[in-house]
Amino acid sequence: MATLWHVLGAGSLGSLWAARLARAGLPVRLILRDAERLAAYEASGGLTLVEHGQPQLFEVCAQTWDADEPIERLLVACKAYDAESAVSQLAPRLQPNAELILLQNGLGSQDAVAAKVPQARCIFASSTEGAFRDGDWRVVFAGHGYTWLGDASDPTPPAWLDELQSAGIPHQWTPDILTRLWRKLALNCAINPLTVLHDCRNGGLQAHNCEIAMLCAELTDVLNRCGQPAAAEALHTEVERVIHATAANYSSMYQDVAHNRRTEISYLLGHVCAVAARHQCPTPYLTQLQTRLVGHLQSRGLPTD
Ligand code: NAD
Ligand code: KPL
Repeated sequence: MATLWHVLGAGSLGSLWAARLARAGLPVRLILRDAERLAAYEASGGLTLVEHGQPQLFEVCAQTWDADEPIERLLVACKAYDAESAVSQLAPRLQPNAELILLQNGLGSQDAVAAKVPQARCIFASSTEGAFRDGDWRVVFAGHGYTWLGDASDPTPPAWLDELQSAGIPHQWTPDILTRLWRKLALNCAINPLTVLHDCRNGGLQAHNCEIAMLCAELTDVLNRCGQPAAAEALHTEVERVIHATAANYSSMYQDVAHNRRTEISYLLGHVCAVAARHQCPTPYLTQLQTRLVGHLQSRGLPTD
């Protein structure tokens, strides 16, 4: 029998993955927070995926964290700040050969999760796909992209990559997943906080070239100092390219703040500042950016971690 895909978190990305896996006929179980959420989900009849404006319902089975079904393969699709505690709750259900796929943006949460479940293989992911919820148990597939997957401690690809293929989930296995995650983290640090502080779309940062240049110089130093030279290569040029290519978009952090949602700041700018301090790499501009962002979040009554 095919291995079950347990999907932790029925948010945007979790629902997008669960719906596509289910559409391919693969066995999927959603793991929801509690009995109340489970009852609400069951009353709704399933997950709805909206693609090209067309909604399609998938009757994916769901359960709570304390179900007794063993877990061999777990897609962790919650926010970075929830990942460690959510996986700890599930640890007793993990089989000795369990594999976890960690979809969290930024860095820091992956190592925290891996430390909680040393018996499991943790595969890190970095995704450029885009999805958002336009209602409970409904997800809109907003941006086609790619998911890179890798395991920094073991280059052997997992056997289930062909299941992603059959589910139409564009992906690539890479031994350089840390380079990918660091590169995306650096892009997010150069772009996202400034869009919040200047209250603008990504393209609005074209009027703030000096700030971007100073941030990129410091980010390049940190990446080189912490052993990620490939992620540092031509960073400024890449940041300018992304700002231009996504000029009409609001960054993910901008959208979180605009919707009064907690941000993943600790796993983005916070992580970079912490690593820089550990390597005694001076980052006055990044540190000042962090202070300004924390002040802004505080003024809106949002968590600063
Ligand atoms: P989301 O907030 O839409 O979904 C997270 C879900 O996890 C929520 O439904 C939440 O209730 C659930 N959850 C949290 N703790 C749980 C627990 N203990 N048990 C069960 N469920 C729990 O978040 P998202 O947008 O899907 O993002 C997930 C991660 O993927 C983030 O790190 C994000 O930065 C990254 N990401 C998202 C996108 C996107 O387009 N949405 C794209 C790339 C990367
Ligand atoms: O990934 C992004 C985000 O908004 O989180 C981009 C578009 C790269 C901006 O940092």
